[in-house]
Amino acid sequence: MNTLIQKLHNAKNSQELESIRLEALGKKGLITQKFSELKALEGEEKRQFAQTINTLKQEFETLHNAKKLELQTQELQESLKQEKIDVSLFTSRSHRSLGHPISYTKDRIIDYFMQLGYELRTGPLIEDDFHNFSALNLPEYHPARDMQDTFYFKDNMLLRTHTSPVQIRTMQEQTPPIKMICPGPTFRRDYDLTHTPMFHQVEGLVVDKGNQASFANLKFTLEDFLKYIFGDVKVRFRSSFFPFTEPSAEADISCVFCAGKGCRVCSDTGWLEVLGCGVVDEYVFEAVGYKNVSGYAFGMGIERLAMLTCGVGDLRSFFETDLRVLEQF
Ligand code: 2NM
Repeated sequence: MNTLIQKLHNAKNSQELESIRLEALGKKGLITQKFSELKALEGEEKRQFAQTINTLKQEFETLHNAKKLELQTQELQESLKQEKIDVSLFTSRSHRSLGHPISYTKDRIIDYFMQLGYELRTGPLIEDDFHNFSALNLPEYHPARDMQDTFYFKDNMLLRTHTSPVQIRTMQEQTPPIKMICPGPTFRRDYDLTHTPMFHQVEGLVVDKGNQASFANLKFTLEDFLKYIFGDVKVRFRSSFFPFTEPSAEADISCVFCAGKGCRVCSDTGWLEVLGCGVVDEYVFEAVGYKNVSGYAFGMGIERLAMLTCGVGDLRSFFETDLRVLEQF
């Protein structure tokens, strides 16, 4: 019996403990056997012996239960330690990235303008002639409307060639002041090293009553925006032409690859063209029924900005869904 008690004390796990319990109280266990010896005894002797083994049994059980609780607690702690999940651990390195460069760049652009209080608007990809062309001062025989440049469906429906129709729709729905940006896919029949049939634009529009919205506001905003996107670059505005703005301009930044010294990317000019902008033409306001307002607008290609900020040389690598390429960002 003393060896059993000793064994109980030394038990290292629940399994060992259970086999000790069977050694004592199982069918052929030590204590069980003592109970069967009772049959051979009688009277006072029987009574005393019964009392002795009952005490023994109780003593064993008390000790056993205490040991059982101790071992179970210990084993629970052990398994909790081993099965612990550290939710702050990083996932495997090969699946970490900033996301697709197009969505990353788009989100950066959106972040900037939303902080300035611009409203985010989206619209249909399949547009009608009015919203995509006529309202933007691109009349019936304008070359941009050519079948060679635009994807047409029947009934003069088409895949939008820019995001400007979203701005036309917003002006039709709201009254000034308006401050909005519209990111999204656009479509043109073009496919070569620098063009894909689907690409992404972000356009912005500010409209205010009277002559509040000026070219000076536009210039300041875009200069600050370009420094936010590209860091420490020089910005210049060149006079340009768009049917929907007058005056119009294009903004260049000093080349991010050669710091303006001249290289292959900037064709030795030291400058990179990054966006178009201008003061919204009165014709556009007429088309949406606005009177006595002023406004400015701008537009940029997300792919182009992404290529310049992420150092991507070939536009097509954006659309090949090759994880080896995407994992590099
Ligand atoms: C550009 C450049 C200049 C533009 C104008 C308008 C609207 F609808 F207000 F007339 N939306 N977007 C605009 C102006 C777009 O992209 C290069």
